[in-house]
Amino acid sequence: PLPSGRIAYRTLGDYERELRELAARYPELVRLVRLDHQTLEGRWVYGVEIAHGVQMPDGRPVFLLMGLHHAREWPSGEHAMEFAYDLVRHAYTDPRIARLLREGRALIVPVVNPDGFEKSRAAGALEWKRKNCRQWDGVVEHPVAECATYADNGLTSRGVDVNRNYGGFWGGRGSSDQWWAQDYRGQAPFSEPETRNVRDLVASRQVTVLISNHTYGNLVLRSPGVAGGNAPEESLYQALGDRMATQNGYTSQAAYQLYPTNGTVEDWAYYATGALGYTFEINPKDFHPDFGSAVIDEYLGHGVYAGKGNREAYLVAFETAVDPGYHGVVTG
Ligand code: 0X9
Ligand code: ZN
Repeated sequence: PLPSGRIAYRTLGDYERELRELAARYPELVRLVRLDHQTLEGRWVYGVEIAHGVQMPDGRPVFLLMGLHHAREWPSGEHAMEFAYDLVRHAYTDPRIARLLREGRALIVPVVNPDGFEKSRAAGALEWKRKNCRQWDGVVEHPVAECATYADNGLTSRGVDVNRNYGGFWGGRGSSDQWWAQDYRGQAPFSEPETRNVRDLVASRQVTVLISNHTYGNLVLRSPGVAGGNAPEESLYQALGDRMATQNGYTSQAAYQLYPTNGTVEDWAYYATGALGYTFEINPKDFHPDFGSAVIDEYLGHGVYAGKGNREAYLVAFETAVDPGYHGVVTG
């Protein structure tokens, strides 16, 4: 079973309640974090910080795990949330996890785009919504209330793609300047509360490794998002991607090999802060298939990866976040 015991996709209410409960129940270990900027519909975005002595002010290195930049990609939030339960459950009993929580901190933000997720999770007309609730139509900004009814698919899709709005190489080939496009980048870098939230959270901590969960494709993606002369020189970046892929069975590659992108969280993180940023694409072929395969099997590992899965990939990421040399990679 999963660390939480869940057998069905969470709602937005489930996420918020569980984050609060974890923090209330384990104050030595879990701190509720409210990000700085309210969404367009007026929601706060929440996460948890997990560490031994979590309330202590210090500069321990941080592993940041995020889900649900894209509304319809439900497993992406589930895997982040399950990792939070996993860390809490084993914080005192598993020496590997106990050490990580002494030497570093985990920051987990399962729902980066709550406005969009809430629409998709209702599984009605907006089930396949991807973007946020920005109601710009190229001429005027409509009332945000229209987000609940205005379709976000096809050629009249309002909203900004939260994973094209970061400042890293924002603009140009790899995103759209058309308001209706699925990869619409918004009117300026960090124009959206969702990306400002992540930017300011990272600026407030010592984030060394981050993973942004998506669906789908069974991929571990790293910068750069466009082909060219800006490929990272540092071998640790590729080595950690490859090492995580040996745990979850995904394919490790540079993001541009999928298709060109810019303004993604990993491009911003890597080039602006130096943090090793990755996109995980969970599940072989669906945005949110039946819970069993995409969440239970892929989190815990299955088939020849039984006992591995994203659980083990995240632990390897956390170990590298705490100590870049932990897995013996020689850089340079
Ligand atoms: O397009 C995206 O934002 C991600 N794929 S998804 O199908 N979940 O929308 C991929 C982003 C990967 N990052 C780069 N290609 N840089
Ligand atoms: Zn996505």
